[in-house]
Amino acid sequence: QGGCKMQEITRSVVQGLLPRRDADTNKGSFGSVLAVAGSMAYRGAASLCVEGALRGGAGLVYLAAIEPVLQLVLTRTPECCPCGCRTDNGGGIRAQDTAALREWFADKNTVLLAGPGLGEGAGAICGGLLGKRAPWVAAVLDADALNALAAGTLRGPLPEHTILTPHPGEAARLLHTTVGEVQADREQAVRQLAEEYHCVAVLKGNGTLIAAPGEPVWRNTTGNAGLARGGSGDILAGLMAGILAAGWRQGRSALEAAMMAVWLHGAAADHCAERRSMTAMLPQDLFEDLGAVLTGLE
Ligand code: NPW
Ligand code: AMP
Ligand code: MG
Repeated sequence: QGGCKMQEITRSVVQGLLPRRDADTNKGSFGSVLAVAGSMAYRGAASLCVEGALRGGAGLVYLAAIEPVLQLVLTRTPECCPCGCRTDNGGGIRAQDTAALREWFADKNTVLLAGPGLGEGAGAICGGLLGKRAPWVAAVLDADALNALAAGTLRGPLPEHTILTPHPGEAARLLHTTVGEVQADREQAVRQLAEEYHCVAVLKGNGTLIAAPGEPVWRNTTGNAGLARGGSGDILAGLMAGILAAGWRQGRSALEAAMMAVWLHGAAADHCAERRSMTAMLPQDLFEDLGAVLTGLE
């Protein structure tokens, strides 16, 4: 497909894909997300991705994290269901706890969201949660889960329906190249990520690109430089997992969930920049604007 024109993710594409919220539904209709996120150094990332998953429409959102992270997230977001994990000596989640999580989530129709703010223990934690007979219907891997994959501390096989969401720095690590090389040919880089990792690849940045093996590349049309600040990507990862869970029973694919999340995240940022400016807008403000964007689409 080299040389094919890229397809654009537009409002009408997204409107045609959004999971319906029919009257006769309950929280079980919209699936669940297990977020594995946050560490002592990056507590806020867990909060942002959990809220993203809830606002993306998941019926239930669980968070597996160490106690100080859970405390912050529950204070901000009582809708989140905590899975308490003890810390190992390195301050990460213990291996015993990942085994218990796998067992508890068996047959629960759950999307795994792993990586935001997870820190250096990400390889061991994600390794304990993935691999053969993992219970997840799909997975969104971001941030430190991607770094672990790049470093080889997390090895495949990944779940059949996996989305990777690297920014150019993470993409360069995954492809063992430089940010300059990635940015010089973003289309080639995103295709290569999808092929090498057998996944849906989301190469973030101005004009986010999405690829899946054997599919044409999609280019996003929303978003602005107000997103260029810490926390924006943590929200995107959560939103994507939430949309994936909510649309799963309605037959939405990982590729479609990635397209919806990227467009909505950027559209919320454009709405936010109008009322707060690109300079003063914060990632957490996006949730308000996401509501405004979605009311126009539902
Ligand atoms: P530069 O600096 O431009 O040369 P890292 P991180 C590059 C958590 N967070 N275009 C950039 O290159 C995350 O979830 C927690 C080009 C730089 O080299 C992670 O767990 C927060 N280059 C952890 O922190 C808020 C780009 O990538 C490198 C680029 C570390 O994640 C912050 C930086 O990336 C954060 O989300 C672009 N568009 N974007 C919290 N409040 O809890 C990035 N680069 O080293 O992977 O670090 O992304 O900050
Ligand atoms: P992360 O680096 O993981 O926090 O992700 C940053 C998020 O903000 C991604 O969704 C990017 O696509 C988005 N973003 C960052 N910078 C820009 C930019 N200059 N224009 C549009 N979107 C951006
Ligand atoms: Mg990030």
